[in-house]
Amino acid sequence: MIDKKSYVGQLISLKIPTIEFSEAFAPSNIALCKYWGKRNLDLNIPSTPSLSISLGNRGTKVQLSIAPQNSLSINGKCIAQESPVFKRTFDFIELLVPKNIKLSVQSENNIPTAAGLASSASFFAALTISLDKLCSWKVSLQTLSCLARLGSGSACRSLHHGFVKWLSCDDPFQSYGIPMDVQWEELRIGLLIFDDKEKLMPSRQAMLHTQNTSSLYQSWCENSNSDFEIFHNAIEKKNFQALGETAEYNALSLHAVMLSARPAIIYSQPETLKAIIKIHVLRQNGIQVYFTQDAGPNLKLIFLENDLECILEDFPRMEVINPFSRVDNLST
Ligand code: 2P0
Repeated sequence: MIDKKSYVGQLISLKIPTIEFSEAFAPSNIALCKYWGKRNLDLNIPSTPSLSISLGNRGTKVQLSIAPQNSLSINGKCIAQESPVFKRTFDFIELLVPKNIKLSVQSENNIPTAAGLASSASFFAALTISLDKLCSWKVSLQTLSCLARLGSGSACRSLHHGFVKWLSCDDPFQSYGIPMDVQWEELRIGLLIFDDKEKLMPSRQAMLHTQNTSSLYQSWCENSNSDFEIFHNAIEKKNFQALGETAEYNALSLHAVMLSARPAIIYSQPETLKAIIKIHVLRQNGIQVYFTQDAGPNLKLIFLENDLECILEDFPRMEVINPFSRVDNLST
C-alpha cells in the first residue's frame, strides 16, 4: 500500500507559496449514512460508503499567512504547540508545503467545536482550499477532497455543498467526496445542543476501538452498505420518509455498535434520550421529524419547512439550518 508522502506526491507537487495570505471557507457536514471505521488507517479510507448533507454557510473559515514560526488559533484562542490539535494540523500542513515554510493558521467556526458537529471536517476542508490558494496548486476539487481526507476522513465531504457521497474502495485515488445533483429547498436541519464541551473520547479513537473490539462491527458494515443505497434512492426521489427513517436507523445502529465495543462507548446523555422520545411522540402525532446523532450527545433533527412551527413548540431552543439557503461555489 502506498504511504502518505508518496500519495501526496502523486496528487500535487510541493510548492513555495506564491502569495503571503489566503483564506477559505468550508461548510460543516452531517452524515446521514455514517463513516465509522477504516480499511486504511494511514490514508483514512473508510470501511463503508457514507453520505452527508453540508450545512450551507455554517462551518469554518481558515486564514493562512506566512509567518516566522508556526502558530494556530481557533476562534481567537491561541493553541499550545504541545496540544494534539496543533500537532495534527501541522503534521497535515507539512505533508503539503515545503518544511521551511512557517504558517500562522487562524480558524473561526460558526458552529460549536468538538460537539459532534463535524468541525474537524470543515476545518481540514477549509485549510486544504486555503493551502491551494496560497501555493497555487490549481488542482481539481476531487484532488483537494483526497488531500483533505488525510487531515480528517469526513473532511473530504466538506469540499462540496448539498448532499455528498464518499465511496469506500481500495484505490485511494478514488476515495473522495462526490456531490449529488439534488437541491431540496424545503429540507431543514435542527441542532439540539445539550453539551458543547469536548467529547470524552475523540471520534478517531472511538472508531478504531469499535472496529477492533465490537463483535457487531461486521453487521454494522453490511447494514451501512444497504443503508447507503436506500439513502441514495430516497434523495434522488425526494422520498422524505425513507430518508428520515433510514437516518434514524443508521444513527441508532452506530450507537448500538459503539455500545457493543469493549469497553462500551456511550455518548448519549439523559437529555439525548428524552429528546428522542419527544421526537417519537411528535411522529405519532403526525409530524414528520427524524433525528441523527454523531459521536456526541447532541441531536440533529431532520424535517421539512412546513413542520417547523410545530417542532419549535417542543424544541424552542433548536437552531434551524437551511442547507440549501445560499451558497457560493467552493472551487478555488
Ligand atoms: C461521520 N463521524 O460520518 C461520522 C459519524 C463521527 C460520527 O466522521 O479519523 O473526525 O479524522 O478520519 O472524520 C468523525 O470522524 O475521523 C466522523 P478521522 P473523523 O461524520
